[in-house]
Amino acid sequence: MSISSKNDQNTDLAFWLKNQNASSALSQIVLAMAEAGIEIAHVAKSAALDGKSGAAGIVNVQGEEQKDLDIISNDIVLEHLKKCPSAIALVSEEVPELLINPGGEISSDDEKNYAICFDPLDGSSNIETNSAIGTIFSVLQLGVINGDYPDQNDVFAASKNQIAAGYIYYGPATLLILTIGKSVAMFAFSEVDKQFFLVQDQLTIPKTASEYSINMAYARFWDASTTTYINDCQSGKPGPRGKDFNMRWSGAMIADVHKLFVRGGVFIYPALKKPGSETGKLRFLYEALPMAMLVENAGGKAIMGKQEISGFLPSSLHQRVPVILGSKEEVEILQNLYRQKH
Ligand code: P6P
Repeated sequence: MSISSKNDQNTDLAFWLKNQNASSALSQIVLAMAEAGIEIAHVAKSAALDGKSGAAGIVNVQGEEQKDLDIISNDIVLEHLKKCPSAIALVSEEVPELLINPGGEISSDDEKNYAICFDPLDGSSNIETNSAIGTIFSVLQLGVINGDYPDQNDVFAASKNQIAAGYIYYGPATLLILTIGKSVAMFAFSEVDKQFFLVQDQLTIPKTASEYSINMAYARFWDASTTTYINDCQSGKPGPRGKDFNMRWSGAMIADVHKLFVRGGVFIYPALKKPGSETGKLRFLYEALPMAMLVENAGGKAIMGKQEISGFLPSSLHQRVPVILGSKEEVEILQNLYRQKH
């Protein structure tokens, strides 16, 4: 489904949340993430001028070189979430341990205790090339909290109760793609009004597609299913798929996933037979899980191989998992290959 040209300047994000009967606690968290995104977009636009588009000289828990903007973006998100009493536990790509939000207040109403898992700046290696970057977040319902504070096992259990997910895409336009349950909506930031307005709700991912996103440089490390699927796509019309395919790889998950909502396709980051990537590169709690909710609520499919992403129980905060998501029929072809070959 192409993006509608309809631009409803009357429906700002807060109005949309109210219309969707979102709870005040959830609305406050979504609005805080949107405000953080607006601030990060502003900082990213001036990073080159401010000399902030480079490395911070620190290696994070992922073993990746932190960029200035990674640290700045993380601080911005944490600052905005401090205003959300329902955001009790926080998991950030940039922080090794589970954070307890200083602004959090555990509620006796277990529907008001949330964990927020986020990647403050996805694709940060793209900053120095002025390419796509974004912020990804997941809202998990913690339910009843035993003891004074939730621990990481509470967050792992809550990953089966994801109630909202979204990303903010810092591109030519600053876009917010959001689901709080059933449908997926897209909002665009207005520089004039300084807020997000609804561009389209009910985003859908076409069931079939002719485009895949994968880092081809790692082909020698792929499993047999990935290799078979990509070879068949590359064989084009004369091959088993009977049609030609295109390929895009942006280096930022948000950009390659966003394309799925525009023209369909499949995003693949498989387990790789190389040290450190044996279970893939992408992290379950703040990359795979939120993107899976968005894709599935738009009619797509999201798997780790034989099994779906949603419903998987992680065992560490920064656990990496294989990610295959996008157009339902394409993902089902891959899932069948995994079921046959593994
Ligand atoms: P590679 C960005 O670092 C990221 O986590 C995702 O946003 C992106 O899809 C992937 O890694 C790119 O990984 O191995 O191609 O650099």
